Amino acid sequence: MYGLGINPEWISRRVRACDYLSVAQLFLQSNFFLEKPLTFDDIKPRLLGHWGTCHGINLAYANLKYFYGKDPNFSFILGPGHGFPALQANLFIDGDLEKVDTKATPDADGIAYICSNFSWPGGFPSHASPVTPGVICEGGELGYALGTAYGSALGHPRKTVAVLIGDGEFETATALSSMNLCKLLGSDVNGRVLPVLHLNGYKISGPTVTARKSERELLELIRGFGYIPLLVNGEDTNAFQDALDVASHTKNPFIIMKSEKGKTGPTFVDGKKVAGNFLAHQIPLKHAKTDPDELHLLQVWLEGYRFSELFNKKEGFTL
Ligand SMILES: Cc1ncc(C[n+]2csc(CCOP(=O)(O)OP(=O)(O)O)c2C)c(N)n1
Repeated sequence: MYGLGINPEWISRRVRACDYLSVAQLFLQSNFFLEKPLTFDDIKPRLLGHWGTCHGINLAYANLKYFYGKDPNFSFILGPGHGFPALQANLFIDGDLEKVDTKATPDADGIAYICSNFSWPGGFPSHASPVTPGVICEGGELGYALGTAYGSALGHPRKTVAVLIGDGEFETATALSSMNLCKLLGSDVNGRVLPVLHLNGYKISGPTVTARKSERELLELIRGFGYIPLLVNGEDTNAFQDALDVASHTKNPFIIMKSEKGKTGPTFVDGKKVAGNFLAHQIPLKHAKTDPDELHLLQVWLEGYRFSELFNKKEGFTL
């Protein structure tokens, strides 16, 4: 049933590794393996990128990869391209980035390379862009992911196209009108689209309307467009894999993946709630380069992933 035929523990280890690499790309210019306590010199001078959506992207990516394995007819479209540290972490671990950038080897040198060059002049951009393997639309304007997924499935009957849509993106006119496409493309000459709504509750500076609906209201909305909603807690690997299984033989499935915004990151900073709040959206520890308390929180945050259990310099990734 599952593409790679390996233990689900692989999913949580992979998510931990990708979460670590996401945070490291956002903050670190040196000391990438925490071989000594972090100092201000290890922190980039300008912190620019988005953390809040990364853990959810890593959950969705790992679960889809586990289920679909190397199925050549499967493809993935990412709505929240601002969560680029997460996308890049996944492409890096799988060796996909190395195929277009020979310095991005999935080893210690490659980790140093992607982290120090993330969101850096002349290096990697802060958002997914056409220099990223597999990315053809730069995005930036939210709303087009679902419509792009239908376009990608058009005329390709064997294809399955999964698409991650933020709950903020789901408020846009474009995303909501694209919901109607299941009525126009649901025939044997076209492939299947698997929308995955990332219900993390917040957008840039406030809560999302989608997440403020009652569960019943949201499920009815999805059903009203003609889909079968499948609600899962993103942290529950078995439930997620079961939902993917059901989705694979259901007409017009629609997964709703609940995952707290900024989960696995700092919960409170300077007395303010960050994880599970809009304050997780971009850089949660803005003053990590100058404030000893924030630097300490970053050290604790990174240590929490126990990256040395997932990677070592001799063997590389041991997922
Ligand atoms: C059409 C459009 N409006 C506003 C923005 C600015 N913007 C960038 S990220 C973001 C929040 C996105 O929220 P969501 O889709 O829920 O993603 P996540 O919470 O997972 O980051 C917004 C409003 C945009 N990129 N495009």
